[in-house]
Amino acid sequence: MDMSKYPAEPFRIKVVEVPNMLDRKGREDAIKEAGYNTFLLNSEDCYIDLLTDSGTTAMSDKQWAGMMVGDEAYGGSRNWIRLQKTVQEYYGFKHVVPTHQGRGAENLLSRIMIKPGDYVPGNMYFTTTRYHQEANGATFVDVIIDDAHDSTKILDFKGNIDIKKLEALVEKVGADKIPYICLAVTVNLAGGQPVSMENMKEVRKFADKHGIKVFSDATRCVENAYFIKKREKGYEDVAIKDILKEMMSYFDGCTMSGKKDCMVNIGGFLCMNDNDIFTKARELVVVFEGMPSYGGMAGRDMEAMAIGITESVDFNYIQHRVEQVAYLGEKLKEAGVPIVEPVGGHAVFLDARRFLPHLTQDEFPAQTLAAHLYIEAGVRSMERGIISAGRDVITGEHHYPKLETVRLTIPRRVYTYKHMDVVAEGVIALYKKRDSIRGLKFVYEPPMLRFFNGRFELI
Ligand code: PLI
Repeated sequence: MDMSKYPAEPFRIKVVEVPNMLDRKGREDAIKEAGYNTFLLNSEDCYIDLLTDSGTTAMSDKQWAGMMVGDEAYGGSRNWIRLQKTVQEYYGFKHVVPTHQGRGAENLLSRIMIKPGDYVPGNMYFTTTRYHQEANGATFVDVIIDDAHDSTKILDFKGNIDIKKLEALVEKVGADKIPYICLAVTVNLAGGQPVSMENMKEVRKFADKHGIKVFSDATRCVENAYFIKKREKGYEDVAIKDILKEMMSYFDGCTMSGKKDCMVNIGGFLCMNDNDIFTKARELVVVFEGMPSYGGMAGRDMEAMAIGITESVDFNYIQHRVEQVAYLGEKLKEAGVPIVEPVGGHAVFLDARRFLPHLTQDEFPAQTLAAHLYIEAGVRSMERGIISAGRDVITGEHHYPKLETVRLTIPRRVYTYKHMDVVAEGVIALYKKRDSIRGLKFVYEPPMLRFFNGRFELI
């Protein structure tokens, strides 16, 4: 493996957290106790925690210093003023409404924009995003390119929207039934796949033609900007900050989970240019989140986010972040482990269908694989397959997503390349004994977002 491709850590470590290392028997007991659901494990029982990159970022010394100058006033906190200005500068939108995290922004946007009977097209679903759309009476329509559902197809921009699918939807239901298009950058469940600038421009043009708005799920927008710099012609010499601003210029607004690309442990926001949508968002935010000058965040959280946004567009940071993920993917690929390709920005996704071909999708291969990886190596991962996809709200049947994956999600600035080696060794060891692995069945299935609290036992 050519290590010179992978940049060294662009930071020094000042504080460490010492994890527990349970033995195999301890891990078997822990996962059984957790109902074979990695969400329900105690963090203390996980040596390497790759459950999510959400809220798990290691903050910088400057962010921690910012935490000490929190202005915790109920109204008009100075940290809010700074955050608002920073978001306006880096994202380019006129208005910003703070929320406690991304789903708070999704709730506000869905309530404001959606009427029962509407359709919201998007480049693949995300769990909380689709939940809020459906809870407000809309039908989510997947308009991502077909190749995004194929774990083996190698494309530079596998998160792109298929404009023909948008055209077909407008033809079928009419533009007045489509309040907005939701364009996620990057696409989490497709494997962290980016969207090209060209595609964003095309979607904007299409939307303008039909009088439809476009909101971005900007959760991992900086990772997307890095892929554009690396892969899209004409952007090689453009700064990440400028790529990000150009991306956002094609949208009417965005929802943001600050817990990812804003580099903080909690927080989010909703942006828009439209004054009426802003007025409605300010009316609703006080009901669900808090005052329009904190929206569920403490003053110190907002200060840390403002600083995190400026750090997130630093080239050295984002290059190391994305390439470290690629390193893990490359190691697994070299050993023949089936993964979603190409490797995306925040995670390596194991292809559970090809990893455990002897299990049917009703035996929950990805959930099973995540549980066994924990037992094998003390590595916590996350199911992103049939359990996450949930049931159809009308028929009550499981959604059967083509992608049945286990996500090894890399927190920002937390782990080293050697940690990635340990993860790879664990996955490879498990792959060698994959034939002996049995599936799971539900013993408790929650009615909504079932992956969070569901419990299972071995078949
Ligand atoms: O977890 P929130 O509420 O701050 O954000 C929700 C959310 C919205 N969009 C996307 C693309 C996400 O990935 C997302 C949250 N993702 C989580 C928690 C994850 O583990 O991927």
